Amino acid sequence: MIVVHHLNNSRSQRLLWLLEELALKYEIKRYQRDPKTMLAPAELREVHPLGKSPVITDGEVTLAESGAIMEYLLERYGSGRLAPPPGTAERLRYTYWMHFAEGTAMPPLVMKLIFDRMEKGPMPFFARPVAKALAGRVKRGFIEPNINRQLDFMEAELGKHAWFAGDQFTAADIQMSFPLEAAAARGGLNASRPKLMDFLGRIHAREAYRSALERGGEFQLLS
Ligand SMILES: N[C@@H](CCC(=O)N[C@@H](CS)C(=O)NCC(=O)O)C(=O)O
Repeated sequence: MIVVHHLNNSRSQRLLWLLEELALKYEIKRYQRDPKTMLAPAELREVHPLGKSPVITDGEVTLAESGAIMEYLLERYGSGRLAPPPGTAERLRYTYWMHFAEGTAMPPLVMKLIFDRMEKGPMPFFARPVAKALAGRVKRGFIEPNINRQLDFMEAELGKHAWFAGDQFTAADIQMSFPLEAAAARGGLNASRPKLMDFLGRIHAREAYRSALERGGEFQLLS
């Protein structure tokens, strides 16, 4: 039986969604973030040494890293669903976006979260102006220009096809959902980029997306 080690408000929501799209049977083992630090509880390290979510167990297999888990599930249980055939232009775009989501899109969004917190977090009053000035410089000089360039690129790509890999919905759209949800929560994604907003609207309307939310519970990205 596939067990998803599911941390609230996290990337593991994507896996529940994939499993719902594939109509596979699975169990959820729940973990709660520490309300102050927002970190995962130490028990998750008993499943995988890094203690991050998602992790799945499936018989003898324990696997972390959302892209790797998606590939494993599709290869083992997908029967060709949600992935374009190998050797096609769609497959190459699918592979690209599968990697882009965690390899390129997420790093500046995670940095934005950290530097926003650095500005607002508790500290001695005399340190705040320094922290604010430093965080502001990094955000304006590096983080925000990168996020904006990436959002422009994604917006343009969705002007070419309905979905990231082409005209069909694939697992690459599931993988890309998290950076786009994060960008809407904290990266400045709004109605000025209508294709991306429309993408979010279309994924939210999918039955499997909604079933995953019902099973997974609360899902509100950190902002
Ligand atoms: N690239 C990894 C990232 C995993 C990751 O950072 N997960 C976050 C949740 S979205 C986590 O476990 N955070 C809690 C912590 O770091 O303690 C993936 O896609 O699986």
